[in-house]
Amino acid sequence: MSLLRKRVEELIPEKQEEVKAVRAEKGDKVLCEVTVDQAYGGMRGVKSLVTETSLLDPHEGIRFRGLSIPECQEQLPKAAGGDEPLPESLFWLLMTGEVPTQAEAESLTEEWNARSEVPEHINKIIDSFPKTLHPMSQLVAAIGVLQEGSLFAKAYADGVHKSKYWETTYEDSMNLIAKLPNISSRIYRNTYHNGDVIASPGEDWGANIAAQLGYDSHEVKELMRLYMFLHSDHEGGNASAHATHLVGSTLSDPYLSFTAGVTALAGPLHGLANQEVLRWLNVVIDEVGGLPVSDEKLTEYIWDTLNSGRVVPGYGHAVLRTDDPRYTCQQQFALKHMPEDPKFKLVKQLHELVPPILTSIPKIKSGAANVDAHSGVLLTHYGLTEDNYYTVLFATSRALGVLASLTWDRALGLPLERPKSYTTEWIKNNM
Ligand code: FCX
Repeated sequence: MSLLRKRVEELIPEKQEEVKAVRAEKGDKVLCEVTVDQAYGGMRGVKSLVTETSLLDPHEGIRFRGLSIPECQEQLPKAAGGDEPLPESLFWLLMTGEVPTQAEAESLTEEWNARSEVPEHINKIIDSFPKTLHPMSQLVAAIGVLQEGSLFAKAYADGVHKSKYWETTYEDSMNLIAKLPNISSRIYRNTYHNGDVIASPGEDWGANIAAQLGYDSHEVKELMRLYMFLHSDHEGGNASAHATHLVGSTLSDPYLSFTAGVTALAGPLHGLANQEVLRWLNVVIDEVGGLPVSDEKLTEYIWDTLNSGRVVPGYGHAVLRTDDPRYTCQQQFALKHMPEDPKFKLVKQLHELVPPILTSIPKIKSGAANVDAHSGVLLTHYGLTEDNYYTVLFATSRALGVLASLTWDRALGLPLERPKSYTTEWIKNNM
């Protein structure tokens, strides 16, 4: 049995007891009241989920199992010669709540490489997708086809006892995560490089993704490790995590549950914002006639966007009320590796100009930069300019968080999710 599975198996009875005790002691405490406005308003601020892997503070940002982004960067094992956490080490942390040793993190690298092969008939199906199909649609379809290998679906059909649901959920999650670099990079190489697919070099997960996209440099491998670490998890209420959890609560298998998360991520108010940011920057550059651009012209362009009834992509958040530390962390990477890049300078300039404009509009709760304001410019710097591919990378990373959570949902026996809804008629007559 793998090191991680053994550790998770040891932890499950302890956690089950802990949850039982918490529910016995605090089960009748009120987490929040829900107003009619919240019911119409996208449930913002409604506290009604339990997610173990991470917690988002509006001012401090995300903590993965209690560790902030800088703490993870300091404490989690890294690749030889690298400064960024291995995504493997983050996954171990998300699954167990413990910082892995170097050997434990590397055991995951080995395991994911061993599980990474995608059956040839599935590769052929992916190769048959039209190049005009959005890469996110290709990803959803590819994972949907991969579902034929679901061990959870088979075990359920064979009548497995509910206490063992977590075991095949874990195995499916590990298999899916292991195969994602092959799948995501195949979609990229098919769509933009005439199907010239690059075989996995068998390195760590982040390095494999970089290499299979076509980048061999140490710097891009580091960027990919950082990117995969940063986008992995953002507590349970965001649309991709919540969609995976919701669909998973029907006992849909991990492949199908994750496609729900991927389709949620494909919306422009969520993960697709990274594509939208790059497009927006490119339009700005075209319209103002190249870089550098004056603050006055940029301000005018921001207002034009707002006045035409569109959002400024990469800014604002449903929970965060200050700059997203995932933005800050990417900015630090840029300052280290590409301080003179003109598009990075434009991102910095926007970071000065956008927040005061957005916060001058009373209805907008936060004008701060979010994760998507930065990521595309880092990728573009190294030549990955195909912006409609960016969200596939976000989704590849998000698998780490939502599948770790799904495994724990099953281990803790969380039930079918089914909130109550009302009609406007009911509210008018009864409130
Ligand atoms: N530009 C223009 N208007 C904005 C805005 C922005 N960046 N951010 C919020 N608003 C508007 C909303 O559209 C809403 O308008 P409405 O009442 O007319 O519908 C109003 O301000 C109130 O929204 P608010 O409560 O502040 O924010 P929400 O929780 O409703 O929305 C998102 C949060 C992220 C959806 C919103 O800030 C937005 O659309 N941002 C731009 C898109 C983006 O960057 N998304 C990525 C977010 C995240 F990082 C991720 O999931 O990847």
